[in-house]
Amino acid sequence: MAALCRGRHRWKKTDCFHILTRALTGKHEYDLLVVGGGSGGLACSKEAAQLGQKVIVLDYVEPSVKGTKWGLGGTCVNVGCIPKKLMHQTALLGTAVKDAQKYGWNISGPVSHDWSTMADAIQNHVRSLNWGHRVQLQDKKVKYLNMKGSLLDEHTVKAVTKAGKETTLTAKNIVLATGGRPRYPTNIPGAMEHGITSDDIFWLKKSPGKTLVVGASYVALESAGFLTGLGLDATVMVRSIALRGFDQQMAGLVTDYMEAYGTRFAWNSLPKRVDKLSSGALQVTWVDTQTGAEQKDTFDSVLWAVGRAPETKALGLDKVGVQINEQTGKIVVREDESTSVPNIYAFGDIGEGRPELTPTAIQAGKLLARRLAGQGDELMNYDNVPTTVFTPLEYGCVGLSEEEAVRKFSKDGVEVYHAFFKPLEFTVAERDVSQCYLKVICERHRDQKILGLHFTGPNAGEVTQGFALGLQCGATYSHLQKTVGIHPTCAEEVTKVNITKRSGLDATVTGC
Ligand code: FAD
Ligand code: NA7
Repeated sequence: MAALCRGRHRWKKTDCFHILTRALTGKHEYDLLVVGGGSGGLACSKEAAQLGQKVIVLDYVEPSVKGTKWGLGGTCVNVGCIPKKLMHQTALLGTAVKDAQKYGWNISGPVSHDWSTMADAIQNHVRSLNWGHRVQLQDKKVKYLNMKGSLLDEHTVKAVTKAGKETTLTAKNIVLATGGRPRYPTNIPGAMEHGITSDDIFWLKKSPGKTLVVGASYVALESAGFLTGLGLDATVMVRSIALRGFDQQMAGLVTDYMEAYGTRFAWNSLPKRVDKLSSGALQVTWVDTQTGAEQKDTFDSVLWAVGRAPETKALGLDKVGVQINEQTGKIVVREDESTSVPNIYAFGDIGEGRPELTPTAIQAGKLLARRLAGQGDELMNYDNVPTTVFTPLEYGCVGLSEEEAVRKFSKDGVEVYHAFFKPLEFTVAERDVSQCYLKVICERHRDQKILGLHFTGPNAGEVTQGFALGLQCGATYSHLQKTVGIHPTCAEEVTKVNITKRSGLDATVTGC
């Protein structure tokens, strides 16, 4: 240990003192030290404290490239799920106002939307959540420091304040839950200088105006969807396919609906450069990957939604030998969230192969806390995790996509029940129902166990959540048939589905 203090790490004397003291006495200041106060880290630290552990959590937010900052709670609360869902809700209300007139509401004068009113309200709500998290930590006796943590050894973390003041902390176990941040493309001139990311969009004081959203995964589509819903001119630039990793038939329905809803799509397009014109507008040059032709257009904002990078670089992982996947930068974790170094655990968005979702981070964090406190041995089950894409037509799913099911069980081994249905609320409003669809993917042989369930329609998250329980319990098609629907709902259409894709029969639901 003394040799380590003299060696290549060049640790400060105080760090060495803590490490040596702990090595000699075998005592740690804390039972658990959590680096990262986001969805996972907060859940883990609160659960551990409730089980009687002495816990400390460090959370520190580096401002975005554009200088956007936020408080305690991590991505979901500040720059993810929460402001996103509220902006989606804002957009849904805009559609509802249009529907309302068909239902007899007299809405006099043109309806318009004010970005700053929405932004203020959402930002205030987020701040209230930041405060709520602080209070909860205090109530549960979790020590919280607004400091950036990095590893010194398997029991020791260096914590640094914004002003550069350093402290060394020791704990029996260290949990890393530092999440991720949006990436910028590296090879596109002007991308970083002139573009924003999801770390900024929810904190803008002024409307982003005509916006180009680059990327086609769910962050991109959701953002373009709510921007369109707010009445803005929004274009999605897609270099390959939309919603990679999701069922591709469903992805097609989502983007078809968005196109009909007013979102523009630049398919097969690769951005090349972004230039700021003297007018202040951003001129984007891109290449059509099929024809090779170069195209240009001007936008008020360019939003990069080209993926996220795990926050692992500043953690000092190499110093202590925590193994990462060199390609993704994520930490290699076992099923119990342990890393290659004893006493160091990692989960949530920085865990290799883990879903990048809040509920999985929360659940995994709680279970880890229980195991570390010696009060349980249950592992996180990452199978059949439901999720929803909050695009103008929402898409909820749980279990396997049709492609995955066919890959796993062969085309012959899979039965797909499907239906195009008509949400009752769309009828009077005369809204297009072409993309309201559901499919239930089952094993074809044996008892027709349900492998996957997919739904595009209103309230897809609410619909999918309940059926996720069924999949956890190993539901079969026969269980679904025995389930009585709630009338009149869209969810009941799932219980009524009876046309197989194999039959080739028309899957359009008729009657009520
Ligand atoms: P995070 O919540 O990211 O928390 C990590 C925290 O650690 C952050 O506060 C970070 O600043 C801090 N930190 C980083 N490094 C250090 C350090 N060295 N020291 C101290 N602190 C540090 N998921 C859903 O389930 N539903 C959704 O609808 C949804 N929508 C999303 C929309 C967007 C736009 C985005 C970007 C994500 C969305 N997600 C959604 C994903 C969800 O937000 C993440 O999966 C979740 O927040 C991950 O939790 P985490 O605990 O792993 O990390
Ligand atoms: P994802 O899911 O990693 O998707 C990134 C998207 O951006 C995807 O459509 C990519 O296309 C596209 N992409 C990546 N690089 C480029 C460049 N250089 N130019 C154009 N398009 C590009 O990222 P998200 O941010 O949407 O979501 C990440 C996670 O955050 C997600 O799992 C959620 O849980 C929360 P590709 O398909 O690779 O051709």
